[in-house]
Amino acid sequence: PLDALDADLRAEADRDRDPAVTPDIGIIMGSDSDLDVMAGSETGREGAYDALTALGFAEQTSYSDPPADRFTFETFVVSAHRTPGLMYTYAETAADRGIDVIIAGAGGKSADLPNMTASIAYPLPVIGVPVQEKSLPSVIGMPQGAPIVAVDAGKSYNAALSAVQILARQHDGLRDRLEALHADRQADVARVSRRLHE
Ligand code: RP5
Repeated sequence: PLDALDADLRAEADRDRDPAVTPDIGIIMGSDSDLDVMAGSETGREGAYDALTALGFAEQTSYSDPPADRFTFETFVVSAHRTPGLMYTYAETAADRGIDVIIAGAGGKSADLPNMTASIAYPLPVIGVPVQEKSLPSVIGMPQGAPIVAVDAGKSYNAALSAVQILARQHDGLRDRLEALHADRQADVARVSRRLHE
């Protein structure tokens, strides 16, 4: 199955699909144990999926049968240690598959995936999410000339907002959605303050 996945990614990179039907954001993580932090969970933690859903993105699980929504994201579990070849292929093919930004999370044990992906996918921007606090220095600790952007530990929600901010430079509609979401957050703060002063 690993070879088949690898071949699918390479074949997809060789196709010339309309950017409107390819995923815009790629979310990858080192293990499915990272999914709660990366996606968000039913226990109330907000993650990247929550931000992307609030901004009107749909999850794309097939290249040949994409959702009707204009903006989409894909999710892969790719391990720098267990599947280094797949990590390489994912990062190397991402731009040709239509991905504009990668969000990469890792860190329960070792946090090489965001950094390695950033080096291989360069100049595609990679936003690193340290899944645990202890992984933060590793994720941001890149050498001169090998950039990565990173958010605080566990803040995949912010990683998704940053990814959409990058996309919004080319798509005015996304700027409007970001502004509307921000207005909602401001209204929440105002509501809390008002409650405290009633
Ligand atoms: C990291 O170590 C992964 O990103 C994940 O956080 C952890 C491995 O988790 P298990 O799959 O061993 O639970 O590389």
